[in-house]
Amino acid sequence: MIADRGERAETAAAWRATVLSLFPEMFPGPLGVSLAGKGLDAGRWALDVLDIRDFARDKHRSVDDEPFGGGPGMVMRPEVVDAALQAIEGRPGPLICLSPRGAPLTQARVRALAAGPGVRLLCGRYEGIDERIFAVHPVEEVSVGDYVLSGGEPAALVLIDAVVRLLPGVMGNEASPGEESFESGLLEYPHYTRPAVWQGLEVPEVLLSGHHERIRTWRLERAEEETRRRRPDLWAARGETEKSRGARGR
Ligand code: 9WO
Repeated sequence: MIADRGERAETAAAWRATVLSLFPEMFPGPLGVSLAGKGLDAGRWALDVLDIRDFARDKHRSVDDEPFGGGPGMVMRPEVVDAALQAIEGRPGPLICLSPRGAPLTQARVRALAAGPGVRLLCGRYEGIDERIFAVHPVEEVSVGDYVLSGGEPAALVLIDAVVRLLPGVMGNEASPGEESFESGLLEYPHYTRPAVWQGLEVPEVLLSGHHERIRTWRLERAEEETRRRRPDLWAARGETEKSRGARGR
């Protein structure tokens, strides 16, 4: 048996994001700094970015064409995207296209992705990708919010960031981050640091008390209050989860 000091076993491959993009220089971008960047350098996760243009066949390396039916902008050509998808067929993880018409990304999905071997992300540009790609390839569409971007890349960065911070060793402490927004179905409780009085505003007395049980209760109550007030939709969904848990006897 190999000595285990709580580090990733050398035989297990690191969690891997494989990205298809027409703008590969957008990666790792913000994921190259701070704790995610250190984790990347340390090999706790891996990032492969492939330039979709490298899969263009014609001499002009064209990746787009005019939309049938007319209208503004250009559409990504199916043969080019197909060749790029074939090139990443053996790679780890589900194949996801970032799109406003996809299923909303949730912390539950992020957790599931972090528990798997990786993810393959297809980033669209222009007006979108020829629809027939989705008939030929089992691509799941995922949205990071109800707005339109100029391409899927910023959404891909969001998804990878959310996953990578859950990987063992990436955020510094080996234990999972837990106890924060969404892990419990609640928004975060308010945070305070020194000084204890700032611009005449005092830090809630309970936080200075050293009374850990009272602090825990205060934080839970404040988190519940903030969730009810700011995100009644989340609060209602959490209520449903609690009910079904209770019905199944937990
Ligand atoms: C844009 C669009 C708008 C309305 C309904 C469906 C749609 N699909 C797309 C789309 O796939 N667009 C491609 C990627 C090409 C144009 C820019 N793209 C994009 C992705 N814009 N916004 C996103 C996105 C991805 C994930 N979460 C939020 C927005």
